[in-house]
Amino acid sequence: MNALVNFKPMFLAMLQQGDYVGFTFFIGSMAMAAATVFFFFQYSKVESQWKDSLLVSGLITFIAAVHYYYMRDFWAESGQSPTEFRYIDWILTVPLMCVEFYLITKKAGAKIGLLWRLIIASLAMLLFGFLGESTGIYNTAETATMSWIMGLLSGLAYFYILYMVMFGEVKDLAAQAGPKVAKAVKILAWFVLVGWAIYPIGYIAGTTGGLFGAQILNGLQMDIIYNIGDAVNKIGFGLVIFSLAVAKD
Ligand SMILES: *C/C=C(C)/C=C/C=C(C)/C=C/C1=C(C)CCCC1(C)C
Repeated sequence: MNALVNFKPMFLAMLQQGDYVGFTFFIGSMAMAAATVFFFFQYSKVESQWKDSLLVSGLITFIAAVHYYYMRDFWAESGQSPTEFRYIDWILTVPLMCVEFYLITKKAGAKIGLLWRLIIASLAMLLFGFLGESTGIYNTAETATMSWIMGLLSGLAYFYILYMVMFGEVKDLAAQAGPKVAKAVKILAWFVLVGWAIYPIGYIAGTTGGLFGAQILNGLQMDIIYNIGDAVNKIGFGLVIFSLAVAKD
């Protein structure tokens, strides 16, 4: 009897009561999985010109769902921030978001070179961010300078992507592709401006001396922000693509 009471299901991470960070990991993993099912099911229903875009939307949430599944367990078992898992997820999903910009503007003449520039910028952004976060995560005054330099380099790559989608080539191509695509790219550019901004803000707030000399967020609060942000950014991004695919001319 006692054995039954103490039974801990194998392969099942235990969420402790009142663990709000844990809640967001569990919700995140479920939301990403549900969104994946949705995008894949819609695939057969949209016109062929949007199929690749919808497939990529589903791949983004699928990759995130798998990572969230791991991160959820990692968190529940260790109570630690799964920073490495996050960056592994981002290094796959963020370039795929750049692929989305290319796919929906391809008809208007987007070149493969544009795709590569966006992908390289996104990889640089994440690589510098990872270097900064892995040196700054056990925050001390000494590592803070390194965090700042890496954060700055990462930020430059971020601004390049933002510039391209909001004012640059991607925006121009979208305008040529017609009002539907122009509208979608405009919304997606706002995702990059506002939705993506939470990551550098979290990074700054988590660095010693970050915001006005104070480290105002700890790792746990950053996890909550990232978990909510990821859901909005990945599922929301996919839904914009989905709306574009089903929009009437
Ligand atoms: C689904 C995941 C997404 C959309 C992740 C996006 C991540 C970023 C835009 C991260 C940006 C960063 C900076 C601009 C500077 C500081 C370091 C990072 C990596 C947090």
